[in-house]
Amino acid sequence: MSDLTSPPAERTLILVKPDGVARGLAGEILRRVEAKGYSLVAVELRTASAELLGAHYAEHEGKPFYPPLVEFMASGPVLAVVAEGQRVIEGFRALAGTTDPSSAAPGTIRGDLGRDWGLKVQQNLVHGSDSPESAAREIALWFPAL
Ligand code: IDP
Repeated sequence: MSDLTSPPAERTLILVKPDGVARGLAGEILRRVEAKGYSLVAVELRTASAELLGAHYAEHEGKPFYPPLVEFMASGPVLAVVAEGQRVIEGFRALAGTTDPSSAAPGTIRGDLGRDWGLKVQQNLVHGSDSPESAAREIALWFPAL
């Protein structure tokens, strides 16, 4: 019967970006995470340093949207969250919707709540780790004590 046992729960890093915090959507976003059945392991409101954001977005360094992305992410507080649950990495990406809020599906955070501001960087409300390796790296960056 071993094929019926659940895989171990995963953890992911979620960020409610400065646009989400400024628009008062942090509670609504956390509500959706909890309503899906994921547990909150850590939650912290903080304004990220350029150093932390540079490490977090290292894979995008050199891309045209990288400088405005780091500037935007440092422009105000973000809500950093570690959430836990079965397949939470994939599950939160599904809750968030695709990167561009204008084409994100209705029912998703970005599709329901995201706006297209016509800016150099997509102000798309949330970040979610995209793989177990990214999740481990990002959780260690944002919550080194975990
Ligand atoms: P994701 O957040 O949906 O995983 P990534 O490709 O990892 O998307 O990009 C990180 C962030 O960089 C996006 O959430 C968005 O804010 C911004 N971004 C990505 N691609 C573009 C682009 O082509 N133009 C403007 N901003 C972008």
